[in-house]
Amino acid sequence: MASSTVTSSVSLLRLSHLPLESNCKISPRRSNVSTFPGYGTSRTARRLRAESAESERQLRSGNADGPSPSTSFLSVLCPLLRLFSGGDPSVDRNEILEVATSSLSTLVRFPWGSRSVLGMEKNQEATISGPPMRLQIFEFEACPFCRRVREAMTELDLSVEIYPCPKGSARHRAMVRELGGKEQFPFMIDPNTGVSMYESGDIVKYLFDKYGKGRTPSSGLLESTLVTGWMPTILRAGRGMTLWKKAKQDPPPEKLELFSYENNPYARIVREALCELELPYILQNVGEGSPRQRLLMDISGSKEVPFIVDLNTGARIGDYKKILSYLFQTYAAAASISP
Ligand SMILES: N[C@@H](CCC(=O)N[C@@H](CS)C(=O)NCC(=O)O)C(=O)O
Repeated sequence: MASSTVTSSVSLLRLSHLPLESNCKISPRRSNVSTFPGYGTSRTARRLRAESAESERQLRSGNADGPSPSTSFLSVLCPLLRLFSGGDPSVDRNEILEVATSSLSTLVRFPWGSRSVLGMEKNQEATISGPPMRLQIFEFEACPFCRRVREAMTELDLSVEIYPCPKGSARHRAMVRELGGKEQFPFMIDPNTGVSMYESGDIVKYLFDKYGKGRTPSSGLLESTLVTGWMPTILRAGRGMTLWKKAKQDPPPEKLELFSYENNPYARIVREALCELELPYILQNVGEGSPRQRLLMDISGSKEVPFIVDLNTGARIGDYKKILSYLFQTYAAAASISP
């Protein structure tokens, strides 16, 4: 494990301030994770009070807790997947199987979530730009609806805060209930506009509308998840779906930082582990053509993802197997995976 003390890459980012305006309804519900104990930031004073018209409509119509068809699909699939995945994510894995199933998942979702559509624009100076404050996403890795939101975030080159909500979640699911009114994923909070919202399709449209500089989402990001959306969930046998019972109860003081892009097979395996350990992290999306590649190069000496920075220990690690080993050794009660 590398152990040099590092400065958060956040401080290296020069974020340009986009003009932001919100036409969304504001409701009295507080809407920022910084209001939760252990999740305070410099933004603690900001109590954003918003939610989407959609979630409000669902709450009013009494559907807040009712399962959607996809939810019931997942609840049937879930025990099956758990059976296949063998339970313990911290044990040594069959590397060939891991990489093969994650690569197949990449293939079925190609080309979505692989490149930065903004960074690829011709004649555009490659500078990191984005909203002044990071968006906050509550999701879990195996959820196909969450996946398309993460794909959109890779394409839009957004750096966001991820709050993994695996089944059995000790902390983040309660936060979603409190902030949004129901347990449904993905759930997004945009502290820049005061908007919070459920429904993956709405979130993708919102992200492109606000941060897409005139671009519109490709149909692949909005089509029914039944087409290819469930394939990674099935191929990965439910990895990134359930809280690992030995995950440490409290989050570390500083969020980990992961350089990743959605459809990278190795980064997927790391995100699954972060989810199973319910570790909140800053997701630095570095799709092909992303100006953030330069930042990654500065920090790691290479453009390769995944790369993880942990300010709590000073660790900086770039190999997915070593990252897995590090995560389970540092953030689970006992582990047996070797680097
Ligand atoms: N129509 C919603 C469907 C979201 C959905 O069904 N999400 C599932 C996870 S795949 C969920 O929240 N299940 C409840 C749970 O996991 O407790 C969307 O597109 O966002």
